[in-house]
Amino acid sequence: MTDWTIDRAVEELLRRERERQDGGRITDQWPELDLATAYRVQDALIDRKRRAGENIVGVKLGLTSQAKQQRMGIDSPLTGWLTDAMTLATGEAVPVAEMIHPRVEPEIVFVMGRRLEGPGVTWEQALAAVESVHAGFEIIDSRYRDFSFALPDVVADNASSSRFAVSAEGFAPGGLDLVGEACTVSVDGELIHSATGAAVQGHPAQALALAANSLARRGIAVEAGWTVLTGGLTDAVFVEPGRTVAVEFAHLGSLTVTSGHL
Ligand code: 0L1
Ligand code: MG
Repeated sequence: MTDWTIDRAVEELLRRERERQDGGRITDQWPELDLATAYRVQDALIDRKRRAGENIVGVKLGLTSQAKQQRMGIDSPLTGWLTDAMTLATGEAVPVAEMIHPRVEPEIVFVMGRRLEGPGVTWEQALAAVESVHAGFEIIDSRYRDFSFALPDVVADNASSSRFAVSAEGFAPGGLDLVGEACTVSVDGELIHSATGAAVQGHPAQALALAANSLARRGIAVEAGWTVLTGGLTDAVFVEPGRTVAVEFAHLGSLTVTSGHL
């Protein structure tokens, strides 16, 4: 019989974030933590942040690329929440002093023009609800030691969310080849990763449809005006003081990631 509860898991994850201290997998001590309960932890954690003044501004997909799934040893995508406190202005340094072990990954970002409600949403319906497409990056920061977790652990931890940035310029989805959109990640000018939009569930709009259909199981829709991070195209790279990461898309634009002081 475990003495873990949803509230205790929320407290533990918020404490780790606040104190910048990673820790072991919750599932090591609470093996019965299943996916549905893990999403209840995630929702309760975001409720705590909302009561502290944060507002939901969108949703993120995680583990939508094979590169990430293979590294994490997890073969299923997941969703998490984005709040206004997670936004970084373009050019703003990543506040690494507030984080545990931040990593950055490139993202194709959608801003929703219309509400999208599952179940049964297709990628075509998903894309038709998108107002604009942007270049972006996400800073992930797991509250687990060495980013080591099982799927319920990382779901409870709001999909390792920390910060995100979105380019100011957006493009209408109609004129874009999102499957072929190429992206590179370089550190101090050295190419580290490259991929195309196909890495994101075959098509970033498939990821959006997946989010809408998955959220529908909890009675939630993707709302007009929300920002959607469709999932890292490549594996993530560590954000380190003194180093500059460039995220460059062929047509969507480029973003630079710099780090604040430790
Ligand atoms: O956005 C992401 O792909 C992160 C999902 C969680 C897995 C990780 O921490 O890399
Ligand atoms: Mg991501």
